[in-house]
Amino acid sequence: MLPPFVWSDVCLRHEPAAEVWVGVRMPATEVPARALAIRKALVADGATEVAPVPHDDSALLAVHDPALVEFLRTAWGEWSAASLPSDRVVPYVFARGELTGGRPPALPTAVWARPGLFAYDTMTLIGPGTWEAARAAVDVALTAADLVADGARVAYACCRPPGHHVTRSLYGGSCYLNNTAVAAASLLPRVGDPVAVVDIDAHHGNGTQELFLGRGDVLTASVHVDPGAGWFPHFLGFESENDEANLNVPLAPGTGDDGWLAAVARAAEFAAGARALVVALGVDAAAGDPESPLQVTAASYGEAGRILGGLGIPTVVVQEGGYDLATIGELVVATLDGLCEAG
Ligand code: SP5
Ligand code: ZN
Repeated sequence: MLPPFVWSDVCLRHEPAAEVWVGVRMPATEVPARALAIRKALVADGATEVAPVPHDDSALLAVHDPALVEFLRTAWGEWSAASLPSDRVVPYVFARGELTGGRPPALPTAVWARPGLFAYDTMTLIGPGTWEAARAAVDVALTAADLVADGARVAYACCRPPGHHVTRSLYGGSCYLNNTAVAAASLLPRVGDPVAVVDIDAHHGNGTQELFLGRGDVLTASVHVDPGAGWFPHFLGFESENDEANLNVPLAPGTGDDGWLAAVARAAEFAAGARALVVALGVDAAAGDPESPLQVTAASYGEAGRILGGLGIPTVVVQEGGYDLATIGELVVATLDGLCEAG
């Protein structure tokens, strides 16, 4: 059995075209075809599609700096009007805190300098439909959260671009707005605290971790490839960041089903007793995914679903990464099937 899934065609409008890595422009991996492949697999298995309900910016601004939201809303329009040599918004100079002695940096008059106030990498490009798609993804996640707040046991937000790498005021990692964090924050007043986020994307959910750090009302757990072994987001995701409200389980490159499922079980245990669960569902830990060295099978994604579903907590599933177009649909379906089975 599959949960209802929330879908918006507007999420397809973001076409990053490329990612700049080590100074080189390469083909993007976070493409619209990802979402279409997932939807195709869901429909083939008889899942019910739900249209997103438009939400105002209040839930979004509970999580993000208004200046980041305003930048993302206007970045493409300003960039395209400036006749620059790049067809995508890309940073070239970064407003690192020490540069201004910790004082707030000026808002640059040069349009081409502004991305450096909000971007923390060169891989996350902004084009004509990026804002519309990222904002639609927030509505998709909020609508899935509404379904669960209104009594559904599980609902799935089939959204892109992903969000878990975005902090309060910085975007990166192919993410622009933190859909998972917005969903978790929107649940809080309706279900009470704590709400738990369990992030099983292959990469550390650094944005979500930093957003809720030190609060205690949202527990964050992340299972991911060890950043200390050279993997994105490189600067975070270590065990040393763990406390009562945050659990990182970094895994060695090459980790397969047994090690990964044991880590997922630890994360589930950490979330036990929460009033609601948000699963940040990246399926890029799968063997064959081009963006991670973890070696997880589809059967284990199903088992991860059963483990998390076994908590018996109302659950919102938000799509994060997963880049193997040939298997992304079956991986998501396996996870959602497992989640619903346990209920
Ligand atoms: C949401 C999500 O899964 N974001 C992960 C972004 C991590 N990207 C790191 C890319 C590192 C360099 N990739 C080089 C391969 C060229 N395609
Ligand atoms: Zn990822």
